[in-house]
Amino acid sequence: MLKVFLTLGAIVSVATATRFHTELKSSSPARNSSGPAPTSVSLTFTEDVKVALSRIAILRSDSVLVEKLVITQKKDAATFGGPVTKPLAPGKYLVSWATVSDDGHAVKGFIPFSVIAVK
Ligand SMILES: [Cu+2]
Repeated sequence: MLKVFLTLGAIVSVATATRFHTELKSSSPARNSSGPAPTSVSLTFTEDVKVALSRIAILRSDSVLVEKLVITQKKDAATFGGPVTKPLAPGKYLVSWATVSDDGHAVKGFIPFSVIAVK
């Protein structure tokens, strides 16, 4: 019985943590998208974030760093991004991002995307 309570407690705390933190709402490039090499990355969150404490990097799919982006706030305090200056050869990449929501909680994640050759 104790085990059941512990399991339920774990589920409830995960749900609570998720509900009160900002989440990535949309991104460019989009998750699992394929296309020509992006010239910029833009991330939009479900609530305002602290851009000064945020970072974006592009990694190869084997986690080797390609570029850390110089980021700026975009149209509102829930969106930030920056230009990609390194050429991205066709292949699989990750956008690695980290930010801090308005309530002070750190959140981070990865967005896989593919660059395909354009004729
Ligand atoms: Cu939070």
